[in-house]
Amino acid sequence: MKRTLVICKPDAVERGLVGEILGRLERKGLRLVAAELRTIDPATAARHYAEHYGKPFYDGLIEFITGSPSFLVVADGPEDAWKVVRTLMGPTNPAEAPPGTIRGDFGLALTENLVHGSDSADSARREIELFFPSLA
Ligand code: 3AN
Repeated sequence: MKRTLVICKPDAVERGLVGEILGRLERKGLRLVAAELRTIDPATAARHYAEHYGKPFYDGLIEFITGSPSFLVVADGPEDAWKVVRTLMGPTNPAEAPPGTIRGDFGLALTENLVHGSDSADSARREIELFFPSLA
């Protein structure tokens, strides 16, 4: 799977970090094939985060991701492009993310961790279809 979905979440948009994040993807060598500033609707957010349904942070997560615009991107690269993006992002908890990663350089809060990237080839396929059906 050469493509992957990246979401610059509402905190990244509000803080003016979209250019910085996209710049890192581009400088790494990934190519942008689709992008849109969009407020994610609750039904789409629920499908995207279905694996977290029922967890204590689920309601807050949906409220956060649907609360203001995100910047959605499909990036194209080598086989398993999703892995390249996950490495650039750093681990889920920004407080534990190493310097040099997006979350390590710009984040502090687990709930507002700036960026989402597909976590497998299957997720990449599913998420691109969910957010950019015309590409699937
Ligand atoms: P990632 O975004 O690194 O793929 P996931 O899929 O485990 O991480 O979590 C999705 C999102 O849910 C995270 N980006 C974060 O915003 C939120 N989240 C995950 N775990 C927690 C937690 N324990 N407490 C609060 N929010 C969480």
